[in-house]
Amino acid sequence: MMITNEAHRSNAAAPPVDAARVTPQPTKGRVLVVDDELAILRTFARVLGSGGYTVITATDGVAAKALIDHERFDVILSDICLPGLSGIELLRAARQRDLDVPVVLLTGTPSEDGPDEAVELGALLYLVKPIEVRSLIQVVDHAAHLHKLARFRRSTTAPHGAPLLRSGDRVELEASFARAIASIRMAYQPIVRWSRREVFGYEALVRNDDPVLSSPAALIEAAERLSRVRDLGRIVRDHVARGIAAAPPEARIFVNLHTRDLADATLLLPSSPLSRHASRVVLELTERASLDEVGDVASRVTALRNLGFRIAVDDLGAGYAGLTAFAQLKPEVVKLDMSLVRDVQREPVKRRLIAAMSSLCRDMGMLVVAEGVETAEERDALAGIGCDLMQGYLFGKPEPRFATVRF
Ligand code: G
Ligand code: MN
Repeated sequence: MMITNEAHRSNAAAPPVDAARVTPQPTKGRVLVVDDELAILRTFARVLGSGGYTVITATDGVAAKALIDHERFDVILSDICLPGLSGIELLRAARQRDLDVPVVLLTGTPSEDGPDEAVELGALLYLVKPIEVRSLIQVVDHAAHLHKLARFRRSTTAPHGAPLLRSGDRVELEASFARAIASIRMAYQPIVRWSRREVFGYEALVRNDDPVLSSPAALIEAAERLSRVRDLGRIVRDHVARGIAAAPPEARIFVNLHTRDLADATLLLPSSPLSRHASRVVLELTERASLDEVGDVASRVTALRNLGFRIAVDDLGAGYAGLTAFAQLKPEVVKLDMSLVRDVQREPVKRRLIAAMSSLCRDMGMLVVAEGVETAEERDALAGIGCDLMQGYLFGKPEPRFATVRF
């Protein structure tokens, strides 16, 4: 049997099935079918219902979106050409809600770019009507199976900082990124001057609620893949600028920059929100990323200094770019990577390295911050070799507030 428009006409007198639950009993899964042709809806509902699925139907894109917003589906089948929202817009809406739900798009009028576009946007399949009954069941079985696998994979990977999505999943990644951006907030971790038992400043660290992009590294990688590094940087800087009012007045605020943020003209604008606080802001640039992709680093850094910002090299000693960043940026502050700090009291080589770097930096008028200090033994060993500024869980974890430190 073929499912065609003919069936529509013969069934035209039947009551509307918009958003109706056609098959109530427990089933193989919930399928949303969206089509403005009632007959197609009914036939799909009957075929999939007898194939073991619960079928929910909608006749236009707006009703379908309302369903997607409030309910969970195992598979979505949608016509592309719909009143209200198109099938493509519906696909986007579905991805905002659920990274994994398979969406099969159907069309009565195939276009040349249709399949490529649909799949690029994250559709599982693009089918041309009429569709064979048997292949309809096969497609939905296959989609439901893939959905289970995808959810399983996500549940096993998400808690560990999430390996990023496959490159084809651009729409999924965009949905995740949008969720992350919408939930961005900053956490502040104290940096202390140990000899005086006082807080020297706080490092602002980005946090978000998207389960896939919850780690800052995953969020930044997503921004890189989606060409949204600049947007992310601006959002973070605006958040920090708004948060600064609540910081103790003498505390410096350390803000991580992506190398590519250096190329963003708004960073250098005196009227940008963060620029107004420049005199107390230290911008951290990591050794991990190459400065080569940004032209004119020296003059940009000079412009930042003219605004009043200070510059830190982050993660020094992590084994990446060596001393290039150091030479190019002439930082006021150097942050030693926590791999150097870990167990420093037990490792004479680390102690000698840190002692040498600390005295070299002091000679050049730079401050040294040791990151990732977790134990009193590490703290005392660092203090013993002249490294007085420290940051790490021993003093405080990143928190939504500018927490005081109990010494
Ligand atoms: O690369 P950067 O130095 O910006 O990274 C700081 C990261 O290190 C933050 O995500 C922060 O949560 C984490 N961090 C801060 N202090 C400690 C610590 O004492 N131990 C460990 N393992 N991680 C820390
Ligand atoms: Mn940092």
